[in-house]
Amino acid sequence: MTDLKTGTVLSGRPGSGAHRVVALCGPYLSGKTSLLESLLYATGAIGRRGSTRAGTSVGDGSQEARKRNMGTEINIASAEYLGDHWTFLDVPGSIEFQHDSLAALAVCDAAVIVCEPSPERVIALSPLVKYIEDNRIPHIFFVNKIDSADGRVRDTLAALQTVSSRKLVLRQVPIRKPTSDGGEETIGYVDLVSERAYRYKSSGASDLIEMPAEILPRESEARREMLETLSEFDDTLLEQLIEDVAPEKSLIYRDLHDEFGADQISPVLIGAGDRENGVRRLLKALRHDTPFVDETATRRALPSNGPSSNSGAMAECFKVLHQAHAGKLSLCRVWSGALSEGQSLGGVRIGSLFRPFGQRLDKANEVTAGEIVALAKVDALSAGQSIAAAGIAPVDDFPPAEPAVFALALTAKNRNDEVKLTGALQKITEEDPSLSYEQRSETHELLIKGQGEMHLKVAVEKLAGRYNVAVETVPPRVAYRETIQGGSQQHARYKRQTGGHGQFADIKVEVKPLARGSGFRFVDKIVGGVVPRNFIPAVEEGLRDYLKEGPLGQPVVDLEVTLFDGQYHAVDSSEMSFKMASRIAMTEAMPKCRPVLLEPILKVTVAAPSDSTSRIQRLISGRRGQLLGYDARPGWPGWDEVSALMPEAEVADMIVEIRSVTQGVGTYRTEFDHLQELVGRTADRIVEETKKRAAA
Ligand SMILES: Nc1nc2c(ncn2[C@@H]2O[C@H](COP(=O)(O)OP(=O)(O)OP(=O)(O)O)[C@@H](O)[C@H]2O)c(=O)[nH]1
Ligand SMILES: [Mg+2]
Repeated sequence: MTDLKTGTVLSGRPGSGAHRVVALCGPYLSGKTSLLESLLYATGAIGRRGSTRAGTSVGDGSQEARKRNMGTEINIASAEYLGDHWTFLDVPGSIEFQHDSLAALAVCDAAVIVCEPSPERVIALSPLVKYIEDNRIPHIFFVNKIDSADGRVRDTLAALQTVSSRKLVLRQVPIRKPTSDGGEETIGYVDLVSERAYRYKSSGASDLIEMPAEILPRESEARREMLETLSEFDDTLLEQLIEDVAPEKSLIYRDLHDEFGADQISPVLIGAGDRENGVRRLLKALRHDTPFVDETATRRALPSNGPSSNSGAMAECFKVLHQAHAGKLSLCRVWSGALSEGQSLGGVRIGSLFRPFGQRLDKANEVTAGEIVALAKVDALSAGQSIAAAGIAPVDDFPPAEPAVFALALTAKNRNDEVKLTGALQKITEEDPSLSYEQRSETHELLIKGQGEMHLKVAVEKLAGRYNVAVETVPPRVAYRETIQGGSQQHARYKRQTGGHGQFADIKVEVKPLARGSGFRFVDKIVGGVVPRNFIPAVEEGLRDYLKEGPLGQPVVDLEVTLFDGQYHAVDSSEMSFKMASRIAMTEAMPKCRPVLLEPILKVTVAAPSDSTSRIQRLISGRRGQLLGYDARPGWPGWDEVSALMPEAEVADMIVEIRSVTQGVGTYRTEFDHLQELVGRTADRIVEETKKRAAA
């Protein structure tokens, strides 16, 4: 196909058998997996249309997804339609499983944003739309569940335009009919380019009907808006509109194609995915307008020479799966050339090739540019890397993992499972890089960190279900510290006489508080060798040992201990006895120095849509937070960033509340700021709990 504007020759054309990839994305429960099912059914890829509700859909076949009736992982399935190959990447809508969404978007030629027909729900789309726009991914909005819409499509369109910086082009208007209960229902649509009217059927393709007279005013208004938007990017069309010449359909289709491919406009289609309404219209729009693999590779500045290239193969891994039988699977998009079983590429042997279809893996001998393939047992290849003749290398623009916003402390129910647990954690975090684990030395806990409660719950289920490691989780402990508010001098003597030669050490120390953040300082003021030089390191070691757990049960910080006097015995003194004397000195001195608990305070920045800013501020104040201010979020029109200082203990489960006041889209990031004295009932409770734990 030749681009009429630029004259460049494009690789594919509809019906040429090329492989294209479409991501189905959108907010939680907007109907993506149901739409996938209808797309597969309408194209004949499956003979029966299942449903997510009944647990019979191709997508969401994993245990974790079925159990919850929600997507928890990417679903992949392919179909053929009018001579083209399509692979659909249906991603979970929940913000907690967002990473799969970004990974799928990285490798797709176009995205279909499946959304609810409700203006109030549109804000939930804004982070996704921003990501898609920032990466210049051509995208169609599919206003789904039109069967249950009670508002007007144009209101949803207006709301969508507030989160979209691309011009939206409505391509269909609904035909509505009054219902017996006084409401209205959508019974079909008018296609604004062909100006044909269709009536939806409960299953199958819609029927062509005569244009209802009452829709004409709305139809011509919407059509004019569509043409005006298209003419903003095409002078020929603009002139025709000014001169009142009716534009040729071919010109309109060409503009739609080019302006969509150049990510200047976003078409808006309507339908009901779970009953096939509007599904064929969507397929046709995709067929005509979705860029081909080489165009996408060009957009991403990846090397590709199209499906017919003889040059080397290049594939990008966007996701890893670990399977009981197949082992490690690297899900890749082939950007150029072909891959075949047993081939060697960049010094790496490629094992079996599979085409994923829901939970099924279909063995393939060879795959070509444009396809999605699972490469078995290429252990070195992980998400965000490419494999080519030059070997395995990172892909620069692959989406990084989101920082964690929620954590749990993890222990294997069976102590013998600890090694198995680490192995399983390695695998599930490779499958989902927005999940991570860490051994936290301050609290001696194994933490699993991710994007929210549900995210971690599913991770824990995977550990048990797929790796047979049962674990227990508790909220992570806060790394409290303690310090002193006053000083004291202390004389301590350690003396033992047991049989042969004894033990003797005598020291005098002065303990005093230091400024916050100073840590521990040891000062040696011994003169005249009253404590011999070779024993002084032992004194310091004894002090440091003691400071691991002070009178309040926490590591002690921000204090200075000066050794200023002492005595020794030529035979009985030893490093050991000076260490003991240090410990005795501290045990006696510390309670006299008014110990106080220190809690970590984090600098927190919450990002959320501006209309929730005041609620975010209240939420922070209600969690012992000290507001520092708020500002517009850079690069995010309509969003604010609220910054505050907050105790770590209060931040732990804050994401749950942030999401509930922001339709799920609010996020936060933190950095350690300082340690702050904590007194009163909360402090007493913490000391009490620490003692109980130590005794247990
Ligand atoms: N009325 C109506 N309901 C729909 C339509 N499409 C999906 N649903 C319902 O919406 C719910 C969610 O459908 P899914 O297809 O699982 O949604 P999803 O977007 O894949 O959900 P996640 O992957 O969890 O984000 C189910 O109860 C569907 O039956 C539709 O066109 N009309
Ligand atoms: Mg889904």
